Amino acid sequence: MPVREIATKPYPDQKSGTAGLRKKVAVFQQPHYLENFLQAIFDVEASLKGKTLVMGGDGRYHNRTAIQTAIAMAAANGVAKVIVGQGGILSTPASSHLIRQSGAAGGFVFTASHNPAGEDGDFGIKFNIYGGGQAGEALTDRIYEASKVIAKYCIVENVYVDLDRRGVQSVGAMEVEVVDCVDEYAKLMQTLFDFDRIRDWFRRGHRLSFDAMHAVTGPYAQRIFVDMLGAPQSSVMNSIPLEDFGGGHPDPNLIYAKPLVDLMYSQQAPDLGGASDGDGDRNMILGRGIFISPGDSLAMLAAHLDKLPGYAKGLAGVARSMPTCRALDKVAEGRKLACYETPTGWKFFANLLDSGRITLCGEESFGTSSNHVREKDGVWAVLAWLNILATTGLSMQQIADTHWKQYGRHYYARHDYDELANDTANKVMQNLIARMPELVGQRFGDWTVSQADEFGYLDPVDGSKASAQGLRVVFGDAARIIVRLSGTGTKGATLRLYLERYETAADRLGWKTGDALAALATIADKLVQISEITGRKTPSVIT
Ligand code: VG1
Ligand code: CO
Repeated sequence: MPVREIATKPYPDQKSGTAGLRKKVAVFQQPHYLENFLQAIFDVEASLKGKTLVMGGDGRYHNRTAIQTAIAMAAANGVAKVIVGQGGILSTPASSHLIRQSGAAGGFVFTASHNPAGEDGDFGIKFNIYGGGQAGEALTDRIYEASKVIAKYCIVENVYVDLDRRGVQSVGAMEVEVVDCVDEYAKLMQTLFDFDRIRDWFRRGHRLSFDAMHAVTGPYAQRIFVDMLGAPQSSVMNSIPLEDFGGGHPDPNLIYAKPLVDLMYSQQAPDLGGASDGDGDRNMILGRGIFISPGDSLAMLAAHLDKLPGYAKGLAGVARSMPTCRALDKVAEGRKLACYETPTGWKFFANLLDSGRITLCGEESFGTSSNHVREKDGVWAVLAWLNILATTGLSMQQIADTHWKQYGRHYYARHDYDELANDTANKVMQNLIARMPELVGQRFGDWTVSQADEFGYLDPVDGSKASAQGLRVVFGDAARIIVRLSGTGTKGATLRLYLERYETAADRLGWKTGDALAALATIADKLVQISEITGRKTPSVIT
């Protein structure tokens, strides 16, 4: 098949954010837009030549079109083999696993994660490298530089691969293998968790409700929870992946997964509630009448994971992103585990995982995972919780109460201010940066500032540095206020304000989160002056 070289002009905006390149669908539909970005990857990452590449996506609008283009370009750029999920479907963690398992040189995950989809929605691509982790900062910078000077791309024309037919097809000399999207992932889960025990737990009448939010985890949840573990069919809600995710916002939090939340606080509540996002890497966890914040879930998993077969040897260490609450640190302290603090974005965990320094890691944005893959993993988190419930025989409420009694409780919330003008958002950051030097030692309400700085990270494995990773005002162990700009939005700027408060006294462990954080929110108003600078009275979303 003839390879064609097509002349093209660069687009100036192909800089990857927190997790890949994410833009409106209309942006990706511009002539040569996707082709330019993919060619920049092929040009920079020459190691893909002669190797295997994994491809799949979360099934959103434009997924199949993008995959056909990527296959045609892979063939033209000398890739030996493409492994693609049937129907173009692969969750982000399943892609990571397939890359690792097949020894592929990398993978393209077509997703804009939790961002809404459809013709007017968002599209995106994450480029993962050998080992299954997301391309790091240095590599994405090089791809960006290449995209700015691109003049031509290579493609095999008139390629059409039947994505629905499992088995091997060929595009010129390149092999394309269409695989079931769940098979290998489900096998991996069986090596980590005690399926017999969980099956027995269901048999004894315990219940799960999992909301796939019409996104990619539907087939995974159906196969694993229902077919393999024997949960009733009604355990999985919204299990059919739709191109527009049913018009919803596939972000598993208290706002966007409200039907599940309402169920968990009702008379009919099952023992465990879980939800995942567009590409299957996030998770929300609830018990009957109780929401487990992502930071708490991470800390509680750290405390219980060694009871599960895949982790019986214990944890090597743990890590969390900087804005994630410090509940994990308390468990690490108690269990004498190394605990790392990284910038926001899963790519920063990869070196820690690869070098065997950590087993478990997580983020406040409903992301948790272990060293089984190099992405966060929503279904994994639900399975871990199922296994913990089945093994301990406790309820979520009992686990949480016992945990807080032993380690204290971190009340936590994130306030997002969406679609701000870039200048306005930057003004908020600059204003706080300017005030930081005078803050240390100042008293606000019950708390005194112990530290105020801009977070930077020195990777302990390869010595690389990341600067400007968010502003933090720390009040010792008692509280933190953090502000940073999002790197995943597609419209204007999103400002995130994170509030954390720590309490240990027995009579302070049962507060409502909103009440517990009210005083801190008032302090944040004064300190960060978001309302004054942006004119916004309230956040767009509180999670
Ligand atoms: C957000 C979250 C971050 C997460 C990232 C990707 O980034 O805060 O914790 O890793 O999304 O998640 P930001 O820069 O908008 O705050 V996903 O589910 O896109 O892979
Ligand atoms: Co996601």
